[in-house]
Amino acid sequence: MNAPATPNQAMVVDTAAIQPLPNSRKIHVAGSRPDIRVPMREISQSDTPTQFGGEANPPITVYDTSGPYTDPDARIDIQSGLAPLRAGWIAERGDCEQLAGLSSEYGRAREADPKLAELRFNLTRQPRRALPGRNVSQMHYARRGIVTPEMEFVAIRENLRRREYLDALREAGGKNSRLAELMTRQHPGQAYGAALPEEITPEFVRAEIAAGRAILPANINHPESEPMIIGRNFLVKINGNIGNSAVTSSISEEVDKMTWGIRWGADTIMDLSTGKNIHETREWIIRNSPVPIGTVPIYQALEKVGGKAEDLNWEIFRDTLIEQAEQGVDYFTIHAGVLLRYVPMTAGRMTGIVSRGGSIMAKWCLAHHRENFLYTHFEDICEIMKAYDVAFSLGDGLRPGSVWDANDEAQLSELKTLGELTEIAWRHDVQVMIEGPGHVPMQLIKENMDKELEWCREAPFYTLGPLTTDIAPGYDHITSAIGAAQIGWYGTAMLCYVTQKEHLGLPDKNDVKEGIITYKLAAHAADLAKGHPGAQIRDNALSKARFEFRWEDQFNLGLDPDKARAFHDETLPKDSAKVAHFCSMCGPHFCSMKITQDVREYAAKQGISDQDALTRGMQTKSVEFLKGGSKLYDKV
Ligand code: IRN
Ligand code: FE2
Repeated sequence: MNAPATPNQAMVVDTAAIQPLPNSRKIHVAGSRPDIRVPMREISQSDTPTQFGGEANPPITVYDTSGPYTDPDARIDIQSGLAPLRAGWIAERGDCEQLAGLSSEYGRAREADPKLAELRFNLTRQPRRALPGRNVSQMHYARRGIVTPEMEFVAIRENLRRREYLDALREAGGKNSRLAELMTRQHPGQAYGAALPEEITPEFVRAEIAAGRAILPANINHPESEPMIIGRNFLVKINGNIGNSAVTSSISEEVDKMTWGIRWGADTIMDLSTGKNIHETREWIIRNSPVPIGTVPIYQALEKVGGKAEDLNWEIFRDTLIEQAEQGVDYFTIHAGVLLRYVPMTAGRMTGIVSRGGSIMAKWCLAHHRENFLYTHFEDICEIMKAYDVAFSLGDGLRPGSVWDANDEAQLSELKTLGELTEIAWRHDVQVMIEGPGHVPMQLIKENMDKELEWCREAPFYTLGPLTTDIAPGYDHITSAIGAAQIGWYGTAMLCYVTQKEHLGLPDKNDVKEGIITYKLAAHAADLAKGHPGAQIRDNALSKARFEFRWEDQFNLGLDPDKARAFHDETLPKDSAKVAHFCSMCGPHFCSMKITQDVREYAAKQGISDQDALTRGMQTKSVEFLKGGSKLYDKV
């Protein structure tokens, strides 16, 4: 689709993306000052009596990335962007200045281009930059012992009102304390050296950022963002990639994909646009995004030189960095570890260099037979990063593109270099995360995490999957979620989603949703396995709803209530089925959960133990089973 004729008509937010999820309401948890209001989603449950004798099921609080879009009280107007939630916090620090206009050459030229007038963002806003000699990074504050409002915000956000939930359970349970005990039970995890505290405090957040173990991506030019944190002692996060290419997609479609992606749980969004109107697309996305936005600036730099990698140079790249930093991009993928001497190491690979940014830089290095200018200018880049608080996402330009190439010399050499660059960035108090693979068979995954922690001094790892096999085009959200769950468990802080269109085409909105949900479940499985305090609360609530045949609650507590309900209703669409003690999978006579409940009731009536009842019940059921035609269904 071409650019909309009048943005006012075409740029309306997709209405599906602004519907609150079923039985959910947006709540705001207050911090130490009135302007710290941390959004969360509260899922309420039915008050159907429970197996424990009449107690209510208190609401469950879950992490909410959807911003004001799912808040019926918020005014959404994508023509003017979201409210600048952090503007006051940024200004009160007194270490930055408002510029009169854009300072990148390219930005100025764009601003003056009459052809783009109708696409230009209506909101006139001047970019901010650190005052000369100042550093506005969250890491800089953290290292000076300052707990910023952003840090307090994420501390509240990560705790998910666990204590309040426990209190509500105790109250609901009344004299029966078994409910609270049961619902907050959790398996001990194996955290592989991570140190997950029982309760996240603002001071803990500060210390993790100061140590470089976590980043809080928050460009001062993206005041609309709701602070979040990426680090292995916090909830595992997921990133969703969007972006047009030269062949397909428009600005409004990309804004729609962003709002759609965060509705389902994307913690950050990367705009990987390479097509036309790249600056404007990004502007619309950032002004309307409550989550941090990442980009790969070399893509736009390449567009500026007509797609010829050899024509790139430091000046064009530098100008692109400033242009995007002034727009408010929160983190930059920078492929500074693709060194000239590593390029020949890819010659014997099955799939060569598969990173877009990596191949651009490799081509430049070979064409000039010179060292990568991102590497030679790394300290200059740090100077830009700290003037706006853009975080590094050090790119894995030499990641493997097939399971055969995993953990090879090229990949690991680059990782070591990323470790050296991390230390340089940290000398400038610039926040860093490290990008990781790619395609890795399961037995080689842990080595990636271990080496990253050692060589990159525990900087957060951010991996693309990894895909654990190459044989399933069309299903690479799954081949990669298998690897993502594992590497997340070992300590990866953020998982970059892979959609089912990977290797095949540009994802559409449905692919975005499937990808996000798939990664959300991988991230949560990792939180559970790590023993993240409270990770199991939602599982317990859902398990209990399932066991008690509270169908609506089972749907609503899930990651994708719509799909769960639709699947259920395919065979049992009637409202009465929502209270039925069976589903169509096993039918009324073979539901194991129903049988267990019968056993319990039977036990209570007879005054015998569950175990005795089970034995007797089984005998009765075996008779029923034989009568019913002894047909078994595959069931887990
Ligand atoms: C994440 C980890 N490793 C790579 N990624 C993401 O892959 C990166 O953040 C970006 O969103 C995408 C494409 O990067 P390349 O192909 O330019 O390296
Ligand atoms: Fe791939």
